[in-house]
Amino acid sequence: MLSHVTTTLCVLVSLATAHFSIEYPEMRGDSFATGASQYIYPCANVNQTANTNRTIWPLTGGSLNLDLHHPWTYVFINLGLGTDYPSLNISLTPEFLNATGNGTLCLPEVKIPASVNVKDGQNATLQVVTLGETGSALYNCADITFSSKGATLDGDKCKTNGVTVAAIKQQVNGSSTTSSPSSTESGANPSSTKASAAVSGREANSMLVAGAVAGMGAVVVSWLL
Ligand SMILES: [Cu+2]
Repeated sequence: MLSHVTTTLCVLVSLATAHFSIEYPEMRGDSFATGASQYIYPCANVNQTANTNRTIWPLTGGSLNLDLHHPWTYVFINLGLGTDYPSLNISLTPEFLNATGNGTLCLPEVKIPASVNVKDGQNATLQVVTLGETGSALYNCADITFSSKGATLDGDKCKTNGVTVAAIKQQVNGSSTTSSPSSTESGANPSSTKASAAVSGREANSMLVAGAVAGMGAVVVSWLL
């Protein structure tokens, strides 16, 4: 029933602009166009071409502005280094986000992990994954070029409206760990994290931590789990 309701919601919403979109950096292309589908991994079946839009991003990380259309969603952000269809194997959200409400969610600075060596002029792809209660994920990508000339968005161009966001924290014996929150969680309210979400977050985080580079504390925690 829930999935039916969700599907109906998606269909209704899709009459306007369904699912979600990346407002900044510019999306690779129109994932609402014929032949594209946000259900298709990794980038909604939007192909890269020589004319692919690329936005300059700071070497240490940049702004990400999402337009979310579902009542709530989990948000994961991944990075792939390279020009053509890089593997999106670097997690930028070791603590993924629980976003509630539809509207804009602007993250002023999504940080590149310190251990990831990003070079001036290097091309890369950002993949944003959103996940709802049915477990089916939605994908959109934005292609970027890292540049020492890149800058994060000014505050007036990076506003969150209608969406509240909390990071999904790892838990040990029912209490939150002290793993440092990423910079993507301004306005996060850990106390609103639900226990059930934290459990699935723990499992997902173990995988994310393995593939990505999180703080040593998080690594130790994932071993303990
Ligand atoms: Cu939808």
